[in-house]
Amino acid sequence: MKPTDSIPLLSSASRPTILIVDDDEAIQDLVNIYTQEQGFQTRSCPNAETALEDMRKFFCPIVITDVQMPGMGGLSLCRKLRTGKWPGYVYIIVMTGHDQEDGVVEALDAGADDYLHKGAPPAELRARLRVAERIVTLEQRLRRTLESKARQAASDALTGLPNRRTFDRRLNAEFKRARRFGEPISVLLIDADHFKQVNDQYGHHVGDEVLRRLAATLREHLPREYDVLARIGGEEFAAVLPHTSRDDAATVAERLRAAIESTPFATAAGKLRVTVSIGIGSLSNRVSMEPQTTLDVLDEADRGLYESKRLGRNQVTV
Ligand code: GH3
Ligand code: MG
Ligand code: MG
Ligand code: MG
Repeated sequence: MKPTDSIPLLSSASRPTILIVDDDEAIQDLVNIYTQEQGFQTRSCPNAETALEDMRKFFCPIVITDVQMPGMGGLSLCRKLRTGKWPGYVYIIVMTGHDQEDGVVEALDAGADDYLHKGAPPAELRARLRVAERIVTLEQRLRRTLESKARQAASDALTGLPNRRTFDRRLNAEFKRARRFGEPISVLLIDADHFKQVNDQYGHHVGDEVLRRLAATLREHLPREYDVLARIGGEEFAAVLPHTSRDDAATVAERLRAAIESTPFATAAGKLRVTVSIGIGSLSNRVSMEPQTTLDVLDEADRGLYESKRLGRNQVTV
């Protein structure tokens, strides 16, 4: 998890919260009044250092900052806000000094989105805040859409489990870690037995229902959060079990097998029972001169699965 993920978004549903940074209390108060009149929530900081600290605790998507402040200046704050990792875009309005025309170019180049002369009428501040809100809202909507698209692309629509692509990614990552730290890791391939018969006998809809129940029951019996359970094919599931030796994986696999066997799934066609066959691949105790790859471990699990099928199904091959 990225460190920024834990920063709460104050403004998730309502208006964006504005952070006002100015060492001059009178200006702080004025901007506060104008912005609150507009229905914005505000937070205030007397300098750039506390502003950055505050942003890490409460992310504000809109920042209005003074330029000249004791300690870090407003333009350095702009640069820091631009290069920092935040949960969303930070829209920065720089308030330029009283009569100075200069500073605007520098402010924009430092990362500001807009600028405001301190002597500008309140109506102008309000208009610029409407621009800020427009941009921030747009960015939030875009980000949510992208996040939901990414979630969709990573998971299987029928069961909600991670899909094959996510499984491969997670397996590779966990495998690398296991090798680096010399830890065991195991993989289970889980295939529903005679599943074609379920479809043939009760129809595809019921088959789908059974697959959903099967997925949920498997997940339920893999209580460790970092165990990955994915749907990698039609009626095929796979689990990555980090920190798990072959023996421990065999115990887990047997638990899953027994749970599926003993759980009747309620469907439109009544309560149905299915069974699964399981194969195990493990990095833990294979004696080989060749460095093992994820493919080797998957191959091994595949051979185990084939053996479970050959020996009559509803079993685990260790
Ligand atoms: P085995 O014990 O040898 O694995 O037999 P099986 O019938 O399970 O294996 P086979 O590979 O012959 O058939 C798999 C069946 O799974 C065929 C297909 O109709 C069904 N299936 C695959 N994906 C889905 C799905 O998304 N929904 C439904 N309802 N059925 C599916
Ligand atoms: Mg100042
Ligand atoms: Mg199959
Ligand atoms: Mg099958």
